[in-house]
Amino acid sequence: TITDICPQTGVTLSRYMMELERWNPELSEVESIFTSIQVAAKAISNLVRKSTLQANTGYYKGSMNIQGEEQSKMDVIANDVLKNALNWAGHFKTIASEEEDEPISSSDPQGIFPEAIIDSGKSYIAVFDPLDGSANLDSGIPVGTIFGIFRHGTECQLDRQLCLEDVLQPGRNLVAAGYCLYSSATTLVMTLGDGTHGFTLDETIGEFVLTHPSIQIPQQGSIYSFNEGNRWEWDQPIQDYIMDIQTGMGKQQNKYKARYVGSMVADVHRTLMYGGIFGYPADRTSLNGKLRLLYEAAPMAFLLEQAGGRASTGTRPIMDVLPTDVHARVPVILGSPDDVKELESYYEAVI
Ligand code: AHM
Ligand code: MG
Repeated sequence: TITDICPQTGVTLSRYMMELERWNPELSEVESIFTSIQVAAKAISNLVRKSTLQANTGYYKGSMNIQGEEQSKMDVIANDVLKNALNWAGHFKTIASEEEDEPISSSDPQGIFPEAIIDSGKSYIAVFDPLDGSANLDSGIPVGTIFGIFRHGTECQLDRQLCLEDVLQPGRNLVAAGYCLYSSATTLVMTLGDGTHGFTLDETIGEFVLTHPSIQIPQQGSIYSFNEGNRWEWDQPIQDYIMDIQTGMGKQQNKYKARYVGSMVADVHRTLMYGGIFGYPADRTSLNGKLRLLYEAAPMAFLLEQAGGRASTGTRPIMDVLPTDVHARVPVILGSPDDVKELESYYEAVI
C-alpha cells in the first residue's frame, strides 16, 4: 500500500509520487499530473501571500462567472495558473473549473509541443475550484484550491462533445482528489484511493514534505461548523440537530463548540485534524445548498471517506450523487463518522 512504501515523514511529494509509480507503473500519468498540480499550488501559494503587495486585491469590474458571482482578480489568476499547469501535464483532454462557464478541452496555447505529443495518451479530466473562499482573501483569511481527477471513457476518443459530457461523473469514479490550504502553512492533502495523506510546504527548499501520512479523522468530535446566519432557513432536521449539540442534548451529551472560517478548505482541514462536523446544508431558498458537487463536494467527500470520515447530503453519500450539470450544487454534511451518522438519523426520523 502507499503507506508501506513511504512509512515515515520527511519524504517530499515528488519522491512519494515517484516511489508510487515505481511500484505501480500504471500510475505514471497520475504522477506527472501531480507534478503539475504541486507546481500550481506553490505558485498560487506565493501569489496569495503577495496579493496585497502586488495589488491583486478586489474584483474585476463587471467580471462575473456563469453562476453570477463576481470574480476576484485572484480567482482569475489562480484559474489561469492551474489551467496552464494542467495543460502542460499533457494527460488531460478536458478541464472543468468553477471559474469557467463550460468544460474546456486542453490545448497547447503557445504551440510549444507538436500536436501528436499533445494528443497522445490524454485520458483524464481535471475538475477544480482554483481559489475557494476567495471572498475572504483580502482580509488575510485562509483560502484554498480543491481538485479532482477523473478518467475519460473510451468513446470520448471519437467525439469532442462526448468528452465534455464525460465530466458529469459521480465522486465514486474519482481517481484522485485533493486540496491545498494557504494558511499559516501551505498544506496539500491528497488521496489516490489508498488513504488520505498531508504534505506541508517547506518554503526553504520549495518542496511539499509528507507530514501527515494516513490521516484518520477522530470517530467523533466536539466542533460544529455551519453558517448559522442561514439557521432559520435550514431543513428542520438540521435545525433540530444543531440545537441538540449546542445544548448537550445530542448523543455525546456535551455542548459542541462553534468554528466557522467561511473557507471550505480551512473548515474541512480543521474537521479532518480535530474531528467534528462541517456542513453547508440545503435551505428554503437554496434547495441544493451552495457548494458545487463536482469541484468542491465530491473531492472533499473522497478525502473524508479515505480518512475514515463520512460525507453525506443528509440522506445519501455525496460520492453517489450524479452531477446533472457541471456547476450543480449539493447539500454537504461531512466529518467524523459518528457525528455525520447522528445528523443523518434526524433526517431518517422524518422520512
Ligand atoms: P466560492 O467557491 O465562491 O469561494 O464559495 C464557496 C465558499 C466555501 O469556501 C465556503 O464553505 C462557503 O462558500 C461559505 O459560504 P457563506 O459565506 O455563505 O457561509
Ligand atoms: Mg468554491
